[in-house]
Amino acid sequence: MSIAPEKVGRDEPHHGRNIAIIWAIATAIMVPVIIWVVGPHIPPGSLTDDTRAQHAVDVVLTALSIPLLMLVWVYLGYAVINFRADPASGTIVDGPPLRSNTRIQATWLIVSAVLVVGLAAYGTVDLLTENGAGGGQGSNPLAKPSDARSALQVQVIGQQWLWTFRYPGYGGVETAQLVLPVNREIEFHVTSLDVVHSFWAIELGVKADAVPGADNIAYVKIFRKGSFQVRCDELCGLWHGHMNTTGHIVSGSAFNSWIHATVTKYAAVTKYLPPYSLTYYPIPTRNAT
Ligand SMILES: [Cu+2]
Repeated sequence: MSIAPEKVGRDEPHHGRNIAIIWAIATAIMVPVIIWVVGPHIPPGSLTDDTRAQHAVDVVLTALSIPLLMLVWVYLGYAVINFRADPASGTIVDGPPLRSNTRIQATWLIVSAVLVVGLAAYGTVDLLTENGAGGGQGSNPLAKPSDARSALQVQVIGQQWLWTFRYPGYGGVETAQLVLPVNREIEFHVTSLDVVHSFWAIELGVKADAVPGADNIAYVKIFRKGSFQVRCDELCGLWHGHMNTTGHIVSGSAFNSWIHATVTKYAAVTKYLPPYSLTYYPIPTRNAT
């Protein structure tokens, strides 16, 4: 269908109504599709409480973006089909100039304000509840999980170019293997011995900077047994790309056997380690004097 150019504009108010109707139908179809069909496949999955919370935020933000995306697509498609120059007349004529539209401007301002303020409230509530508990931002998390008192403490130590892990509840034993029990709150204490690294346990949804002199706390609870990747996510020198390992999630009893075997295996060297501490300051071996 083509419309004579001189009719486009304020003489054709039904265009706005048509666009609104098509937009409403497209949005009503696509929002449920995003939430219930696409949503379950949006990363990062449901392995831990952290990834579930991140997944929920991803679905909410994606669903909220759909009305705006539909408005752009519907308007584009509608304009391409309806607002063409009339090929019969052989000339292109502009429609009347649009100065402003108070109703559209007011609607736009109100919708934007409600979206921004609503998302700010949503994010703030998330930060102050269990979902925001200890994301690795420092030593005093804004919120703690309800079972933080019984959490298994695991210290993550970054150094060029290796991750090691100390278990303070088991004599501060240090190992290059990361083994965690399923269904138990884990309290990571992330620090570094040299430069800035970043502890990224990908499938756990945990990422915390490893900074010398800092103790960054990150909580996570894992719901299934399996394995996960650990990488350094902060360029930290020549072999940064090799600073990765695989972590293992095992049953509570398997964890107990492993940790006790590890304590026994490393007993001879554990006594030479510095005492367990939240941070470590290596002594310089030489200076510039
Ligand atoms: Cu690193």
